[in-house]
Amino acid sequence: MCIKLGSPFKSASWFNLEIECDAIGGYLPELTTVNQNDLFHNLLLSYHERVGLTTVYLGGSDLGNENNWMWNIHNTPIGDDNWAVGSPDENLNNDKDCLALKSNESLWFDTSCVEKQRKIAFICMKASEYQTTESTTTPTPTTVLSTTTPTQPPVECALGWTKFMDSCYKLEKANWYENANWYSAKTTCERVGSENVAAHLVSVQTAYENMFLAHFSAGTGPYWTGGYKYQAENHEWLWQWTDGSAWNYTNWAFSQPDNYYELEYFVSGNYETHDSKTLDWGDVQYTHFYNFICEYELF
Ligand SMILES: [Ca+2]
Ligand SMILES: [Ca+2]
Ligand SMILES: [Ca+2]
Ligand SMILES: [Ca+2]
Repeated sequence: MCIKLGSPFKSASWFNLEIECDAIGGYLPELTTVNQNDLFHNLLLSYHERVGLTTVYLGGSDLGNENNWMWNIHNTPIGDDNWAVGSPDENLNNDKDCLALKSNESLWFDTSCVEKQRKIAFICMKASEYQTTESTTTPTPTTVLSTTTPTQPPVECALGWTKFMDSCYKLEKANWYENANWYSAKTTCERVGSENVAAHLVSVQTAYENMFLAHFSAGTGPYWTGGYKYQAENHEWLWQWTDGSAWNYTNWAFSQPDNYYELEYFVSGNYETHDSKTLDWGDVQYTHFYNFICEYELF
């Protein structure tokens, strides 16, 4: 294990840090053994002495799977031993889905993944032989997106739906009895909404939403999104979402979209290539047999 220590961020969300670690080929620290835990705490003590009190984000979450805490990269369950008293929040659809600790304490607490918090340690891990490197550059936190504040208190997500920020999500497994191409996935999402709820194939507006979806669908393979391409009046091909929301965020995989054989009009998440992360998208033909994610907005 190799650890990167940088100067603390003035403010950052857990998602911000996940992006920062990813950008340097690492990940948020995962303490999967007692030994690692001890090593990490010794290191944290010296970091704390040098930079003062910080919040430290760890690479664990129950994002998308409430009360099922996992280490994200190792994909192993997080034990019960290290939680501070009162953590984690076990309410259904709570917003404390990411793991953190204070640099002067050894116990973990659950916190929001999207809210920016003050004074965040810049600590990432890399899989390789153990060494400590000191960074001399001052990182600037990536401002991904601001969180929106609902004007009214949000209603709860229906049973079986998972809440993230102001939307509810459901992962539907491809089903051999029904066609599971993009069109049937779209129709199914529109059908699963109730009379008050207009559900649709998921539209991905922000990096946060995309990261949530990656956690939510982890290990289940590619999924259909509501992204598709249509020809405008000037004959230009444009991408859009089935729910009509603005197309202003994308996360295409390397070399995508490539419109392979000129047959690829639909956007899949968790697009699989060996050199890309599972967060990435690809343009694909509508005929794929994929799981799909339905979404509806709370209001
Ligand atoms: Ca949650
Ligand atoms: Ca939670
Ligand atoms: Ca959305
Ligand atoms: Ca493609």
